[in-house]
Amino acid sequence: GTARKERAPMHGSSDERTRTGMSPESLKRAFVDSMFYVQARYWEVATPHDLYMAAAYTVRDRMLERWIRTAETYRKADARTVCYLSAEYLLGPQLGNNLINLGIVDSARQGARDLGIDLQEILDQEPEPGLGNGGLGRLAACYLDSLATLSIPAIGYGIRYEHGIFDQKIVDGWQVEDCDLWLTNGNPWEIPRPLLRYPVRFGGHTEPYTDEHGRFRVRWVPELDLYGMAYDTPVLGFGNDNTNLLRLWHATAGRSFDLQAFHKGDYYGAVNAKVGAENITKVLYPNDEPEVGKELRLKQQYFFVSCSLQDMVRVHLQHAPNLEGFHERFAAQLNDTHPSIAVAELMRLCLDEHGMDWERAWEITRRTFAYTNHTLLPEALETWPVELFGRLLPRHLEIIYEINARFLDELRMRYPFDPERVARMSLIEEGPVRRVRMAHLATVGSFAVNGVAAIHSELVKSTVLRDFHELWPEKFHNITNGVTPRRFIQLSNPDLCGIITDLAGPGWARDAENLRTLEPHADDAAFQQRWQAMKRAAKERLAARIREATGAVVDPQSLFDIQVKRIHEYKRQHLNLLHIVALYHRIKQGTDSDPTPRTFVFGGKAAPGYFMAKLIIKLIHSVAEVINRDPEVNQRLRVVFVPNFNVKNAECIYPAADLSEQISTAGKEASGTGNMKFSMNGALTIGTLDGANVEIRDAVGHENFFLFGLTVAEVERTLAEGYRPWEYYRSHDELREVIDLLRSGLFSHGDPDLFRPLTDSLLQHDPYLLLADYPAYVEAQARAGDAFRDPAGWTRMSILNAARTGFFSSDRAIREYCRNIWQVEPMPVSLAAGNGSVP
Ligand code: CR6
Repeated sequence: GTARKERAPMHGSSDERTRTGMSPESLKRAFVDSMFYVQARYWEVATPHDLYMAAAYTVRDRMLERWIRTAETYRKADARTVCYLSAEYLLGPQLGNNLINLGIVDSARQGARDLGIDLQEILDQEPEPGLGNGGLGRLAACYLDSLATLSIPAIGYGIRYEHGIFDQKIVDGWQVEDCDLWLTNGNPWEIPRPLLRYPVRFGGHTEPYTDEHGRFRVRWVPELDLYGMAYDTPVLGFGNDNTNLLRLWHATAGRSFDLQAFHKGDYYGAVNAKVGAENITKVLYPNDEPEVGKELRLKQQYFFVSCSLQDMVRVHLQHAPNLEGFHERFAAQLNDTHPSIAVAELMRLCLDEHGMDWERAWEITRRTFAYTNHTLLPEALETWPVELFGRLLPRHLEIIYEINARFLDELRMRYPFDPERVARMSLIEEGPVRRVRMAHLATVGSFAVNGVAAIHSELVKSTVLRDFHELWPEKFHNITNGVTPRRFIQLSNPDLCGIITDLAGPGWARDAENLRTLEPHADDAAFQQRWQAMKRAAKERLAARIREATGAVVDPQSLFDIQVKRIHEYKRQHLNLLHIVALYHRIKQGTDSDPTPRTFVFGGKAAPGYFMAKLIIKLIHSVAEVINRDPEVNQRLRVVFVPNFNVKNAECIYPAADLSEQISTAGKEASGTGNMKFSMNGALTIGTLDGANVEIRDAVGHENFFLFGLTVAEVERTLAEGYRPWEYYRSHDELREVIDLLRSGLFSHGDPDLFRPLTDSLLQHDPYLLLADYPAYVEAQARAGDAFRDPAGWTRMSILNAARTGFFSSDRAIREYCRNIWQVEPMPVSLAAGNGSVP
């Protein structure tokens, strides 16, 4: 073999095209080379991990020409660029997805087979890049995929956490968190950019001075500085040649303060400071919704925002003499309030570093940012104590005060007799502890604000941001979330992919509306058979996975009733459990009227400090233990908990579902995105009128959706009238019996206290109205059970679900962002056009 080094410079030549060729033959050759020259291994000693690394580098090589050509095209065209600022990207495994987007799955499989390797085994080796908690992080990953696929110039900016979301182990039915080690064996997809570093400062104080034009200015004298170094990951489009950039920042100690400490002779002090700096990107905060005011978390947010904005400024100044026009080059999306400190940071850059006056800086800032709200839960709305904020970011606090002073003056002019409104809208919450309201900062500092599902966007306007909506109605939008059909159909459900491609042709994966071609076949017996075989195979795969992970045996013939998502009281996994216990109770009593055999599958992580969520996980295991070992019951019911729900496991779970549980209290789930993935894969939904469920039900047809529960208005009314869950318990016999069983010790080896915190919460407060919704839920479950006993009727509904959910493709969502918010146009990249221009 010739060294790769020797051959690499011949980029663009015909040799090169052979080398970067996509045929099984050239893939194979490159793979073998990569094993030798990158892994430094030979066949006999190569581990499965070596095989994976060699495959990953082989594929990455094939991405680079597109990537470089894309950068070149965007740069030459001076293209308007979307910058997605997100503290989380839940990418999931890259290899399979990149094979799909390069269009070389078959070649790769063939090449591997020739070498006597099973491609699937290689794919299984990849650790999960779990740099996110749940929906919000996965949404960011889907949006990167769609941005590239739609040829939109875009950069994803975020944090390269050394440890992503924890690994969930189950010990005696309890969740135990284990450190995620996704980087320990190396990450072949990222390209470190040691020279692309920016200083980030913290602490210290500010001081006024007069500049050379005699103007009043402020200087920040920080106490601590460190550096953010870029790690770049290419993001392939599907069915085009565009390859965008995901740039994640890693914190390292700044050389300057290293030296200071060294010069003082404080060797250990210097090393300690370095360790402290690197802590910033050590670990992802594992809380899904509620956020505690942790200093390190604010540091993370400012750290990645500052690096990203400095990077954007650098790019802008390659084309322009100053920051004028910055907002024309970039549209920056704030993915929730996590990056909203960007509003103050861009002001600081304009004012302090680029000498701009306030009015101009504010104009540019407001026209750069747009803000997506992802939650209405009051405990999840980010605020930071002014004291903490001022200690870490004194200059930013000053700027926020100034933004606020000017904003409040405007408000007083507009609402001279309404000081309460002015106080409500302030960026600062007054009280014993004064706090900065990040959602207000994001709203005031942005040109657009959007919610993530139709109902959620309406609630944003009528609740958390009501005053702002009254002030600026035109600023508010809805963009219903979407998910990528590449990962969540093509990659995870190859049989479904085959069915669709046979009917609709290969174009459907770029135009999910083409899924409608399935619709006329919904009643066709032969087609139904193929559909059932597809479902059956997916259920068998999941059954095998469950057996491997938990030892439990489940029957693929049974109704797979699945709830996978973060564990949260508002998502109501325990409502699902109440129903399961009711079924158990009926079987034991001999009063059962629903003979449909069911397998209940749960999965999801609980925030490590969220006691009730962890108790719910324990309860799932406890109920499972009692049901699964009871021969009188376990022919009809099985309950399993799939540990460590993540993207990798999810890909195996969604295709196998018959019934998708989307049962949050109305008004609490902003959108949900798992609901879309299930439905696209032919699961029927049992759900409330919450989040995107509302639109899914409208899309698939009301008759193909099991609706139950209070509406948002009914929830509000019930609570306003003084909700007394105890009365539901008293008046509903089965509900009472079920809750009494939980309190009896039956599920806790005789300990009646174990689940007390849960049952007490339900009986005393029940803030998420499980008891109020219980009768309707159980009734809807009975309808679902009945429907499942009619295979033709069920299959028809399943097909119609998949056929009618094209709207929920993230491509549609990104098109809406482009048109309605970002005002950005596609910029297709052609590999042929730039050929040979790389020296
Ligand atoms: N937890 C919402 O709760 C939504 C996603 C993405 C969430 C969920 O309903 O689908 O965002 N919110 O928009 C936050 O993370 C704050 C989530 O994932």
